[in-house]
Amino acid sequence: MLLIDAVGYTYGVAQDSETVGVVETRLAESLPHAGASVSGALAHACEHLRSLQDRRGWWKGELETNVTMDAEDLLLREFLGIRGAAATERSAAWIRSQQREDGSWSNFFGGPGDLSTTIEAYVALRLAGDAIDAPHMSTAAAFVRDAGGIERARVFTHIWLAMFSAWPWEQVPALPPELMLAPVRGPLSIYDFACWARQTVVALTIVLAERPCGALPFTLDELHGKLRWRAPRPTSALGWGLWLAGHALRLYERRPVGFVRRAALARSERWIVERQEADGSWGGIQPPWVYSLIALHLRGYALDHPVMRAGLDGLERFTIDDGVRRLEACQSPVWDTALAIVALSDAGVADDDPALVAAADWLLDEQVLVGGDWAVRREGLEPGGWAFEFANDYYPDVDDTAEVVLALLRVAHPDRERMERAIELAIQWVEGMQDTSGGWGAFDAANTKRILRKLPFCDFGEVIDPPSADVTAHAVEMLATAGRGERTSARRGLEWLRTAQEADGSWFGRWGINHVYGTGAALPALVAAGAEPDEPALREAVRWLEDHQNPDGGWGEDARSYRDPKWIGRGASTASQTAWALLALDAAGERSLAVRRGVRYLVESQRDDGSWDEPYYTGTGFPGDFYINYHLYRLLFPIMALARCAR
Ligand code: R04
Repeated sequence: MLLIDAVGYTYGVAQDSETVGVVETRLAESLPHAGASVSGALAHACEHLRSLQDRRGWWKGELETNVTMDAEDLLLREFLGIRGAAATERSAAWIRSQQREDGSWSNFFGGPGDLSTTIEAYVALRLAGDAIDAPHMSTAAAFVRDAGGIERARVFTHIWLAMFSAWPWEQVPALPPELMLAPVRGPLSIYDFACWARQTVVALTIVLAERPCGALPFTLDELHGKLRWRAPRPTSALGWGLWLAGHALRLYERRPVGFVRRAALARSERWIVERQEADGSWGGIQPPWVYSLIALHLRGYALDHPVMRAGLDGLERFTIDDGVRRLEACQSPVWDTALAIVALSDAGVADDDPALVAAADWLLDEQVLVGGDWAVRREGLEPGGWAFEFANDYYPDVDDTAEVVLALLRVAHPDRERMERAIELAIQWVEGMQDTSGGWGAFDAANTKRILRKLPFCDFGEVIDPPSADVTAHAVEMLATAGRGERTSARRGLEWLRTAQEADGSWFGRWGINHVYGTGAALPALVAAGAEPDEPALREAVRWLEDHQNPDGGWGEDARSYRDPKWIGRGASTASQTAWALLALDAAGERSLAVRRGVRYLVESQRDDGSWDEPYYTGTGFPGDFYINYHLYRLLFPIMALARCAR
């Protein structure tokens, strides 16, 4: 059965054995020298990857998300009074170029239109001067009205509109700054939020308390739906409890206790200023960055205050401007560099190759040797992790740390002692960050209060950081590869991972789409930690992968799989997801027809420049809400997969 998706891409959905057989025969006939073509493809891909290395040692691919980044950038500049005409026009050009046929904007390539994203894009284009009756604007407005209008948008969109008096502050869920005064070990503290949500929440408590009321040079009457806004209705006893608490907060909001409020706002302000990174960012990610700038400005920080200036200057370095102007929601140099080392090393590049040594050098300088928010739940643990980006030192994560260690273990660095010290510190940090359950979250330990997901304020994105299969797999693989596979931490991690296997044999993918990513992380980890390829858990995973191979030999999984189970394991083939499946099959010792067909898919779909096309997003920011197209994934993972499968 074939489906045509929203953008007209055709791909196999059901695995009809007859179709697979026919396609297989045709491909076999068309490929005379599979062995030679694999090594050629690999060499070509490696050459391309080498050409992308920065002379300072690192790799960094573009990190593509969605147009809320660009729309909010224009709104931020409008709010601060610094929106320039030229930049506005280049951002608007990018936003217009991303509009779908039906007038909407989506959050990922090929995905459905998203109401909140479309509202934000529309308002940004109005700011850029696009006429209300221009065809692309009237179809956008019609999409918004049909989807329920501004009334149904997410809380963040309501906040942006409220800042410009285009939405009533009374209809934004309460988030009192007094939360800042709650004890770290009490029932609810800011440290119960995942770090990305925590930084966003602290900044927004100031914004919600100050209730700025800017103005837009137009109304948004054309974006209202038929039904009035209503606070979300509780659906459980717990929900009713929160609903009541919310109403109590709302009453309090009308007459907050003056000195308490002032103390809370002052503490939020200090907390934010203390967490600005060396590059001017907050956490290296757009939402807390932008909201922190707004919050501090509301607290009286002028645009030429050093904190504000560093923050605004830093945003420029997250802006790509090659005619159209677009923002990166964050940047991935540490992650990309670690994966590039592993990929080139898999492909047979020598461990003392100058490219690998330069990359290792750069990584060693990036190790985070200062404390961060993670230390709140792990007092006494020495620092030693790596963060995702150039400069988000207060938020190192287990995923990057594990991958960097796996990379460093591949490199013969002249300063062996420094290398060993760095790895030892990193291992201790990772072990210290293990959850009591045996798994690992990404940025924090013990960040599992699921009740936070039920807060009316939290209607977008993940707000906690519990252990996930992919991060746990990377930690286990790293410990085992570093010779610590017999330690309790690794054994307990392995047990956690086994328990996390789904009934269908796959693993859920928290930071990559989706079960193909989770399974692609889990199998190499299990095998590294001593699991036997023929044990039932691995056989079930292999069968799941084989059952979800597309007729073209590749694998693909759509982002919609997070909300709609019928998409699990299904979607147009992509290079990175095909590679993840192959990495899993290779780890399980497979040399089956499925593997050969997967390899052939990669070889045949390679571009002339040695890389692959990958319009589809395969990275996950938040399951269900926020996705990432990591532009180097299409190259890094196929190199690993081709190299390992060709062995
Ligand atoms: C693939 C590696 C996963 N590993 C490191 C994670 C790095 C990226 O983490 C994040 C990226 C994000 N972007 N945007 C947000 C975000 C959060 C991350 C974001 C934050 C708050 C809101 C909306 C978006 F943790 Br509100 C690009 C674990």
